Amino acid sequence: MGNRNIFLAGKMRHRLVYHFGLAVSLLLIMLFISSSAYADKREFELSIEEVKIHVAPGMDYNVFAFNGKVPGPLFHLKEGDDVTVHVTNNTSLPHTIHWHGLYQTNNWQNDGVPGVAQASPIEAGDTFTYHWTADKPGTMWYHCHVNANEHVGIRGMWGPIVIDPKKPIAIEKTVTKDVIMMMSSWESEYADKYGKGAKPTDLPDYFSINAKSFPLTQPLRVKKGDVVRVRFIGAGNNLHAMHSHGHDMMVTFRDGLPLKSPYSVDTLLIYPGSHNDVIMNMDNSGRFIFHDHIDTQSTNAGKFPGGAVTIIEYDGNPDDDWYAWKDKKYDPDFFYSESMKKGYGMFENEAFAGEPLARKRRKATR
Ligand SMILES: [Cu+2]
Repeated sequence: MGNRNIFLAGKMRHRLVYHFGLAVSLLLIMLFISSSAYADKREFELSIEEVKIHVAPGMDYNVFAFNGKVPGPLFHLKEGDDVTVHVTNNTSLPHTIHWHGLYQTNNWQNDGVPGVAQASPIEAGDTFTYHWTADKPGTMWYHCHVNANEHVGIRGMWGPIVIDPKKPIAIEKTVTKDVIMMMSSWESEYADKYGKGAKPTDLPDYFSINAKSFPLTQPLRVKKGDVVRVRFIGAGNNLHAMHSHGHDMMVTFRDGLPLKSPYSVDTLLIYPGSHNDVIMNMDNSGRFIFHDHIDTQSTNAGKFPGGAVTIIEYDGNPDDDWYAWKDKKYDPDFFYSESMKKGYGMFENEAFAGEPLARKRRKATR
């Protein structure tokens, strides 16, 4: 009897070990599949168009626009994605694209700088293909690298890239609303003069968020309890001191990199080239202005109010008769908040589209 029990116990142990081993192997296989399946191959077509956009009341501007829009389409990617972008230049001047923030490890020829990374820029009518890995997670962006002072500074050649990390940090997981603000400035004197402006002696007189000046910007609509992640990108040539009334901004990421010790401010300096993220806890219901505190930059050509200004609007507040934005037509995707909910790929907002100029320009130059 005793021997038989020992025999059975041994058999059960054997079975337990077998099942445990099987479970561990399955877990390892699942882990392997999920880690290798995180990244995807993605291929996109991007064109560069000559269009006229409406920046401020009475101020139209000729730009070189990615897919005819300023800002350009959002690339929402996953860390490790293998990305191919075919860029067709439908304008009359040469351009490139620099993928700002990416490391381009063993891939420097795709960095988009003519004479450094590629032999020549993409000439009018040509197509060039960029191929890279989404190797740095966070808020990134892309822009032209030919006559950047003009093309990036005052011709709208920029768009956002968001790369979701394989391993998000705790605070990222609390976010309920994603917001992208690309800050830039304009020189009205050169609005219709391609190839001119953006000299050190030229002064900007219009200032914008996502290429619109107040009152053409849109409200940042929230509900109490929202956790907003604002991704600020210094796309233009000017400093911007963004000041939020009624709320602090916790700076969590600088140029895509998480800070060891996040810090809170109510005024944040956005400088050219920077791509910094803040977290805002929406816990103070009401209407609060959120504006560039460089005072001349909250004007349109010196007329207050204007410029790089938006308004935080909580749900459920009265639409007072005297409210500056009473009955304003609302675009929920102005800060790419809707696009950011759509998963991965390339997303564009038709409200950013300009009016085509190509025909007029060809007539004028030929
Ligand atoms: Cu360019």
